Amino acid sequence: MSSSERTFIAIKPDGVQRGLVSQILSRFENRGYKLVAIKLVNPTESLLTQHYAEHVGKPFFPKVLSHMMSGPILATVWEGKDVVKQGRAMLGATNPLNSAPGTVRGDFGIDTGRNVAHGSDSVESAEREIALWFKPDEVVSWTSAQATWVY
Ligand code: RTP
Ligand code: MG
Repeated sequence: MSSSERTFIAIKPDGVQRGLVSQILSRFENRGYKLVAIKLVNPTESLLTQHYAEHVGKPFFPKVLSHMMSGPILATVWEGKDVVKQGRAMLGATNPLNSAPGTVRGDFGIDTGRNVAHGSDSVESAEREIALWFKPDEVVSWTSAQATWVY
């Protein structure tokens, strides 16, 4: 398990517009994950079609597209041990009604179509998504001045 593993976490337009950005970022910081990229994006249809390529053609895809284009998205990359799997666990299930309290979707969401945040579902997806949303020089490697064992 690599401590340099990275995941792509995006706060969707509903999360941004409801003012949940700082609370969601805090959860990842508090857990001990390292923020290595962050920016606000108005995504194009082309970017979203590539991002959700596995869902193109599914009945819910047009709704996903219009929701994801309804306002800015906060795109972030987080680094740390097992961050892909842990990030998904911290977000909760796709349907917020199936998400446990304590998860982002379980605490802040009700509808699948307004489930607040996205998280990469595998290390391979994370690499693909990070390259899609960020230029290489927008992802910043850094070392904490604290001892490496302090989270
Ligand atoms: P995400 O990719 O956004 O992190 O969500 P996920 O992995 O939990 O779920 P995924 O299957 O990848 O679906 C992507 C997004 O599409 C919307 N969706 N709607 N049946 C439906 O109406 C339906 N299924 C999926 C959700 O917004 C979901 O997050
Ligand atoms: Mg997904």
